[in-house]
Amino acid sequence: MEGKTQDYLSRPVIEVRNYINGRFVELTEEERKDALDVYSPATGAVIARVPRSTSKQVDEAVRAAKAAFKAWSALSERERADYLEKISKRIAEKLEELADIESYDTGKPLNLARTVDIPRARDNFAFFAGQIRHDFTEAHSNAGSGPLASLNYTHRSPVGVAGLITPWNLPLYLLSWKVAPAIGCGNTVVAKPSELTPLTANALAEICNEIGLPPGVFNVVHGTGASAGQALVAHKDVPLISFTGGTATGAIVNSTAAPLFKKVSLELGGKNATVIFDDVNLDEIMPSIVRSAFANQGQVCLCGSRILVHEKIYETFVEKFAQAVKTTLIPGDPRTSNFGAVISADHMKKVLSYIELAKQEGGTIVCGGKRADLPQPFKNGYFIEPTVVTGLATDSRCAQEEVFGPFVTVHPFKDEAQALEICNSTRYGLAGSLWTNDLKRGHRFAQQWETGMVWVNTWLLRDLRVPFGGVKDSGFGREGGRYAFEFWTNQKNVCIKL
Ligand code: TXE
Repeated sequence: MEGKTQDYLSRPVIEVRNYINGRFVELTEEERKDALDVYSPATGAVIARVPRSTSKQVDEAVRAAKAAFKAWSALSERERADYLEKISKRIAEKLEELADIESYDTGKPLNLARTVDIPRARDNFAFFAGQIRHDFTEAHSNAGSGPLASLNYTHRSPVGVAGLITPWNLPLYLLSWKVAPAIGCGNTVVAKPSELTPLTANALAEICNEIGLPPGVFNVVHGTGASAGQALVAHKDVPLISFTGGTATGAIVNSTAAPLFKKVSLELGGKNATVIFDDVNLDEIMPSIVRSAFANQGQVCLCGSRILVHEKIYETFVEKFAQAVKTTLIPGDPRTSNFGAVISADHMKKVLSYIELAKQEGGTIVCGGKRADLPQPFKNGYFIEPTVVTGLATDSRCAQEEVFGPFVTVHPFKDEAQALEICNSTRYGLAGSLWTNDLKRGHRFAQQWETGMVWVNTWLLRDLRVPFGGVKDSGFGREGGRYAFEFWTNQKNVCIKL
């Protein structure tokens, strides 16, 4: 334990480099001086420095990706799938190392990175390898010998250079979710990872190098969103943009991309509801409810941050929920605890400001409510106690705006109609979970819920074949399974008269 704690302080600062055309680009002295600091969320110390890339580096990467496109897109699906499989295997071999880096960079519990983030990155590559091998083309035949006798088939053409912009909450998980189908479908990629968490994107570049992915197929350019991100979105030779991040940023991305007629997929913020009816066994579902509210310190776009509980069981729920949160989620060293730090000092301030706002809006803090006071070396880390608030109106700012941290509001409802009205009352529509033993009700409710994804009696049970994405201000576009092909390729119908 002591050795592990030491580890945080004794690691050298990592100099992150862009990965362009199959090589890591050395920084000039000037670029080195100008590089951005990356902080450990757990200690507040600088752990890495990333290049502050501009349109110049973005352009270099796009040119490399464009040059690689012809040969890469000409490979068979099977050949590209083989590369994806090799990447997947290499991620599996390096699972512990990657989990360690991800936890170090994000402040998330090591165990979470080890059991969720990295295995999912491995699975994303393996899954899309299979999907592309087995399910790439569709055909519709009109049999017989009449005038309509024909065979139509869908030819999927890769679109070109794909610009991928990813956030800090699930860095490798989300990057791999985009890279795997993008290159599997024959596109080449320029990725701009979050400047707050650059390390596993670099590790993925190393893996691509190790397995012999042709140069230029996968490129990584680091830097701020306003500079490198914006340059990528605006680049004339990047016809495809897949973005995951905040809704305000998504609006900027879309306003840049729309006049250039790019294909865009936006996976944005959420204010997901968790709806609990009075026919459930609270003790049985409690661990899942706690997880759905606070996984990764509440920094998962799918987390349920508004919990709606039937009034008959409301008091009992609040008591049991607060007790479970207090006793099972203990902020501490991400290496050993199950509750880590939030991503940055700024984000910590944002979450704490919502706790203050909750008090002003008349809420009661049932548990948590402040920055967690940890001993060195975590004293300056960005830890916040998991916070549960009751007594707020469902139209209060705290119950309507995305906080994206360990902050949850709980509200009673009297019947199904009212629960649905509250669910649909926000500008967001990403996901939600519903807990009931009445599956007819679950089905009915799910139909009317304005959201992209509904879980009934579970949360974050993800089958990679299903469509993933939101409605309303949570964005548009669907990724996942065969739905991914609609985005990552242009479909062309070929009709052959028989
Ligand atoms: O995300 P940003 P931030 C939500 C969450 C959070 C808020 C802001 O509520 O508090 O968003 O977080 C790049 N052109 N989510 O500011 O800015 C940026 O460099 C192109 C929900 O950290 O959206 C990074 O790589 N790119 C979300 C990526 O966008 C730009 C996960 C995301 O950063 C850019 C994260 C620009 N003009 C935050 N500006 C989810 N849906 O999971 C920034 N970027």
